[in-house]
Amino acid sequence: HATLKEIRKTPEGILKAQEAFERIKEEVTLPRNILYTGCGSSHFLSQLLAMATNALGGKGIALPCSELVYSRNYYAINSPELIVAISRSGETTEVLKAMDVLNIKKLGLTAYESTLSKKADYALIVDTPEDSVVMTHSFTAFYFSYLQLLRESYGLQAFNAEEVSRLTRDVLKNEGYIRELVDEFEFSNVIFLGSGILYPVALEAMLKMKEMAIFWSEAYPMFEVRHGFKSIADDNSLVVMLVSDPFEWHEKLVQEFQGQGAKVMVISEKELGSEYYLQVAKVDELLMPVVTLPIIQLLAYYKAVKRGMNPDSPRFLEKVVRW
Ligand code: F1P
Repeated sequence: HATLKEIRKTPEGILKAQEAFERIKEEVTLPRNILYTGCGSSHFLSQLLAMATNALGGKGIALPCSELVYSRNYYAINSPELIVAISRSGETTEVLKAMDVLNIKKLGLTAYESTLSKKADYALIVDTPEDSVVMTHSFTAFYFSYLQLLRESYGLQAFNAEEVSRLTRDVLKNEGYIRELVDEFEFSNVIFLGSGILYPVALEAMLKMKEMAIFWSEAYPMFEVRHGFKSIADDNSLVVMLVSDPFEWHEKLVQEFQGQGAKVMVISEKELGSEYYLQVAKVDELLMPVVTLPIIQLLAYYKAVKRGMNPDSPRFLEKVVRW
C-alpha cells in the first residue's frame, strides 16, 4: 500500500522539511500574530502550529477554512498579521476561498507548486508528495518545516534535522509491535488522549482511524476524558495516551481505564503500568508530535488492514475536496 510506504518515508520527509525551511528562511520572518487555517488533517495541523506559536511567545489561532469563510464573527480573530493556509494538494476549494477573507499577507504551506502556492505571498513547499488519499508523512514534515521557521523567526535555534530524522527512524522500528497489538487485541473502539501540543495529535489520530480504517474513534484533552466521556470505554476499548512529562495523574488515569476493563497503550518516555507501552525518547515538547505521529498512523494503517479496508483510497473520500 502507498499509505504504508509513505508512513515509512517519515525520516526522509524530515530532511525534505529542512530543505524547504532553508529555502524560505532568508525571505520570510514570521510575525507574532498569526491565523492558521486548513481542512481535515490540514486543519489539525493548523491547530498544532497555532499552539507551537503560542508556546514560543507569539499569538496563534486556528480555524477550519469553512469557519473562517462563513462564521468568523464567532471567533476571537485579533488583527493577525499573517494567514498561514495549509493544504497538501494546494487545490482544496475552501482553503483557496479562506485566503481571500482578510486583506493581509498569506503564506501557503503545501507539498506542490499549486494554486495555493501561486496565490500566496510566500510559499513553504515541502517536497513530500503522496499517492494516498490520507496525509501521513507530509503532515509530520509540514509541521517540522514550519516549526523550524517559527524558531528561527523568534530568535531561537532551529532543531538539528538529522537528529530528528534519526528519532523518527527509531520510532518506526515499532512497526512490528503495533501490528502484533492490532492482531492480538480486536478492540471495537479507540480513544486517543493528549494534552497541549499532543491534543491536536490525538485529533489527527482519531481522523486517521476514521479515514483509513473506517473505524469509530474519539479524541479528548487528556484528563477531560474523565468528565463523562470515559463511560464508553469497556473491555472492548483501546485507550491510547500520548504523554510528555508523565506524572502521577497519568498513572491514575491508566488505572481508572483498566478498572473499566479497557486496555491502555501509553506512548511516552516512561512506563505507566499500561498493557501496551511504546517508549519514545525524551525530546523537546514541541518535537513530541514528530515522534508520536508515525505511531498513530501505523496503528490506523494496521487496523485498516485487519478490517480488510484499503487505506490508500477509503470509501466516500477523495484526495482533493472541491465544489
Ligand atoms: C484536505 C483533506 C485531507 C483529507 C482528505 C480530504 O486536503 O481534508 O486532509 O485527508 O483527503 O482532504 P488538503 O487541502 O490538505 O490537500
